Amino acid sequence: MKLLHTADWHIGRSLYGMNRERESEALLDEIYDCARSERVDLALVVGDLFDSPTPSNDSQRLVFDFFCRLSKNGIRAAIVAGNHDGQVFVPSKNLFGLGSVTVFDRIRPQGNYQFRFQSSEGEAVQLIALPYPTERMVIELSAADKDLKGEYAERVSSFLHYLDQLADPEAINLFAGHLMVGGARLSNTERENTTLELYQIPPSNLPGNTLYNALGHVHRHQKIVQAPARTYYSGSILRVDFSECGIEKGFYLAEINRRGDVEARFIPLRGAKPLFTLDATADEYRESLSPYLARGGYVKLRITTPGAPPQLGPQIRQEFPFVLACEFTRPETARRQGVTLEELADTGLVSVLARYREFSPDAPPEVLKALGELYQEATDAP
Ligand SMILES: [Mn+2]
Repeated sequence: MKLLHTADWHIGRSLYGMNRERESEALLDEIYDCARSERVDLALVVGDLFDSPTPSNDSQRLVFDFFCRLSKNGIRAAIVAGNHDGQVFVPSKNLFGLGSVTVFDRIRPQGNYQFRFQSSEGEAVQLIALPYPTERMVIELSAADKDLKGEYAERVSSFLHYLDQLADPEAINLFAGHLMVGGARLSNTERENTTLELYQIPPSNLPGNTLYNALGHVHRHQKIVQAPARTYYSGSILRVDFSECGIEKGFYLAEINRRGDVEARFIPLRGAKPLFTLDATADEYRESLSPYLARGGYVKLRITTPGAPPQLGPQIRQEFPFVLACEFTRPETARRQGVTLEELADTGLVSVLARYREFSPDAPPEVLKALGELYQEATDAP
């Protein structure tokens, strides 16, 4: 069978006020084209399709049109709700079902977490899906199921174990979950309170009776190696923020057979706008920006200047509309920010304290004492 695995579309997200719907539309077109030309058996979207639980009409149109096009072409799809989606798919679930789209909108006691179908090759396939388990839903679930005990991660792990038992030995079993898995490398654009250690599910607790675990939530695409079955985060489809400069965006295309062979390929999205963070001075920002005129991306400009003229930011942004943000730093601050821990370690405690006093002349003695202790702890100095 052929599986297309994507997640974290975040439709409706803007970047420094820049609306990214046109970019998103181009990305969904690329995904749709691939689903059609590769004749996939299932297009799986593992959560955070929308950025907001109350998406705009334009955002809804983009997402709903995508699934309409798949349905019209007889391409099967499944949606698993993420933490950003909130309850947005609860009312539309039955409507989606009129097409060829199965929605897993939320977890609930006695909920349905399975979807079975036959691939074009005639293989039996079963998808087991876990929408983002919010703390409130997990408590609700625990009230109905006495086996779910302990902290959040333990309860979700027990539930994952239950889901793994639903695997059908006669079928190709797939798992899809919107989850924070421990050890995954973040891109720092995930909602912070959902990536805390408290919410991290140990990768070894993911389903193991499956052949492919499709994850959503973490925005950096990656393979989770410590999991008991082949496991991937497909990552977000666009670069959500400048912290994702240089991270490749795309989705996975996997071929899976009954013998257990899994061949997964990462397909880069050409329409994902590149993001750049550039350093320049107030006099030569034009020279710094001109090579980026034709690159079709967005730029955050960091300008080092002793005093920023109040109009400089708006002026640059008007001249170069692809510059979304200008940050101004004084040369002294730029130098100060440039100090690394290794450099500090070489300078010795006395000069570290001197530098700190220069930065904060009125520092009380307790702060200096604490800084000294911290320095010793960090550098192992005697
Ligand atoms: Mn998420």
